[in-house]
Amino acid sequence: MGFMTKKAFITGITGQDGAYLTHLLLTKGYEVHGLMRRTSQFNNARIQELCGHLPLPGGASLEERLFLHYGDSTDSLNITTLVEDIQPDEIYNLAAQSHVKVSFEMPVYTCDVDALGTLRILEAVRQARLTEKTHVYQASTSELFGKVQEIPQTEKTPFYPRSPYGVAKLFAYWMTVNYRESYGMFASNGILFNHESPFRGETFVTRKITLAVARILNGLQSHLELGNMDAKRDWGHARDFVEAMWRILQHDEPGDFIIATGEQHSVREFVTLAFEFVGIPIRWEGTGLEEVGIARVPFLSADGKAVGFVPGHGLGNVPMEERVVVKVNPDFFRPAEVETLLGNPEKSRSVLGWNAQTSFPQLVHEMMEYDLRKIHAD
Ligand code: NAP
Ligand code: F7E
Repeated sequence: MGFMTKKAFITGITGQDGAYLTHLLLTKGYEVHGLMRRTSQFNNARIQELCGHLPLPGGASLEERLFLHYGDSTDSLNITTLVEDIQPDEIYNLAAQSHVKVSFEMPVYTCDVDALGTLRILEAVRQARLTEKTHVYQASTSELFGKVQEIPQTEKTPFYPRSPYGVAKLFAYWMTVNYRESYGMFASNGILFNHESPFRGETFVTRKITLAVARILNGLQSHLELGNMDAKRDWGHARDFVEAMWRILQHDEPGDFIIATGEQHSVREFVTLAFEFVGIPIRWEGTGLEEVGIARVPFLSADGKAVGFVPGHGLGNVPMEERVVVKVNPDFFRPAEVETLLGNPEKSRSVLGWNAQTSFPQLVHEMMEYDLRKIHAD
């Protein structure tokens, strides 16, 4: 064959990043192993859609390159056995209860998966005597900065997490550093700022917006209800960010890296751009709980069938009306909010040669395009 196939083990393979990372590693010729939870229905739709028809190096089939293993980050024995059996060159620990608001409702479970789950991975590598072989990537997060102590945030900015999710990820961050320093492991943190895509979970704000706007433009939904629209995020594309994860594990030395675009936008700006994608301006009126967004959009469909924006054809002649399309609902507020996040990606640029490729408008457009097509396909 002439080259050694590297083996990667991805926890959280069924999630947004797991699917994009699997795509990247398969195209690079890796043998990819993934940890998949047992669920009552198959949960590999993202992997299927992104990787199902991927031409692989050397003409290999997907069955020869991709292996899914049942397991759970809360099950130490399962994790240890899998790491021992697979003997991976690289582990990407992406598994997490990743929803910040949900973490306030399930703090103990969130800590079990996000904090102890990371320790289980690190300890499994040690128990399997793989500390010199296996490179470990930990999915750290800008939520570590929470109530930000400095703008923009760098690798040296002090942490101040604001949710059980953030606190659990803080434990995982330091445990990764500790295994690196104690056992000489190649264990690195990628401190990733928000990254989105058409494969983003539907309850995260960006995807909630693009799906709702696509439905409103087709008469299937009257309006969208949001929480804090003043929140600002440094939003990038998941496809670009998984490339950074891979680069972090190929670097000569382990370390901790901020991965961000260096640009921030508010939730309100995201909504405005989503409507503008189809040429519909939105007008904002009122403040606080009374704030609304008003736009001229198709009437609600009488029979629940999509009418309005047809991809490739635009809005056509459908009857339109001006109405409230965005309202504030305090149910979506959080007990403690992270108001603003902005990363300084200088280190990853200079050390890893990584740069975000997708602009903010390109990201919104790709997500809108996907969801408009999805509405008509469903
Ligand atoms: P995601 O779409 O929510 O995916 C999370 C993955 O973790 C899913 O595959 C999920 O499995 C799995 N998982 C959850 N609980 C588990 C458990 N108990 N055992 C095993 N697997 C479990 O998240 P993502 O956006 O891809 O993010 C990937 C990682 O990066 C997460 O650790 C997240 O916290 C972190 N992160 C994300 C961002 C971002 O903006 N996306 C930024 C910084 C860091 P199911 O499919 O079965 O639910
Ligand atoms: O919220 C505000 C909300 O849930 C973004 C995870 O991937 O990124 C993600 O965490 C902002 C917040 O993401 C709604 O209050 C307003 O200020 O999309 P989100 P997140 O909390 O930033 C980090 C980096 C991670 O690590 C996490 O795993 O939007 N917001 N209205 C809303 N948010 C939601 N979900 N729903 C709303 O209706």
